[in-house]
Amino acid sequence: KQKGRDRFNKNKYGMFIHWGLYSTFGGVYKGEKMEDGGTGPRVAEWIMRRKEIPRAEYEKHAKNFNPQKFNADEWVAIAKAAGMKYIVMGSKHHEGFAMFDSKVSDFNIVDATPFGRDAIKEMEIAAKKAGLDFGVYYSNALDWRSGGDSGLKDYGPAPGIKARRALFVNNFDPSPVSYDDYIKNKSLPQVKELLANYDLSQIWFDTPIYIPPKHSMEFYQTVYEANPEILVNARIGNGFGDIGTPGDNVIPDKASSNTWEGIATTNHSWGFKSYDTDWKSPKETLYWLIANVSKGGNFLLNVGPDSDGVIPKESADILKQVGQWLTVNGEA
Ligand code: FUL
Repeated sequence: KQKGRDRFNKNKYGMFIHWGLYSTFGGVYKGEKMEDGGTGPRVAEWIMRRKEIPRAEYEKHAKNFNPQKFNADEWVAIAKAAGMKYIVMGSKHHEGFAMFDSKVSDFNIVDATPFGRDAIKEMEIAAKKAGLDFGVYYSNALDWRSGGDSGLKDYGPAPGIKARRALFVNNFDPSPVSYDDYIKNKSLPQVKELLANYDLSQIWFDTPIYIPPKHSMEFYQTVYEANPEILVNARIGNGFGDIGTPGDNVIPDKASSNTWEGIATTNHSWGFKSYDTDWKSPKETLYWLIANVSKGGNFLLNVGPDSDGVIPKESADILKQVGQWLTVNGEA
């Protein structure tokens, strides 16, 4: 993996993109904000879990997803102007909705929306054209739509043990499949589709709540066999993975020569949250970048485009100002 690692380490600064069916909600369900109640995290891409939206109800929102303003070249231009060297874009989040043309599940952007375009393909092409590396985020372990209860019953804590993490899985309207079936029939096959149909530098797996070692191992092996230079992050679970993650919005105390990547949001949410305008200033953003990179890591900074396909202007402007600083200081 030396080539892949060298490339990753040289890239240093990347754009994380959280964009999915959840973006159509903007953090509001039936007039209620994330903070107005529910269980689980308050970040906007968690709306299905937090408001316990049944699967049949959630899927209706695919009909509202028609991001006519989406233009892959424009997003890539923002990343370039920001001084970023790679992009990691969400291809399926915990909601189970694929942002690419998937034959494995028709709950995807091409088959289930009026939009009908493969956003991952368009971004892959645009990134390549601009000389940026392109990778995808894929929630392999958690899937609220087709992942049963994401392993709670089969691999979760013994009965009677309090499981805080049950708040992370779909235990309100789980699909009637076992976790093993989900891995075998959706999660692994979709990862294989991504590997076969897109030229990827990295796969960003998430969130290894109950995934057992045998499945983490299967994912690792699948990626390795397709192309050993594709790096995977540690959230593949159970100690596998090439890239460490200090945690969401965490800067580690100490420098490390391991391969790792700090991740942070531009406001307080990964997915688009219509009412969160508390953006990190350019100075603050620069601090995060320098703090991570000076400690030997990469920095992957998130943007949350809205359901029209627009990266909020405020965050784009801030990113560009940081990019200007990098150019003036000879770092871009
Ligand atoms: C977390 C996820 O649960 C969040 O929604 C987000 O994707 C973040 C980067 O990783 O674990």
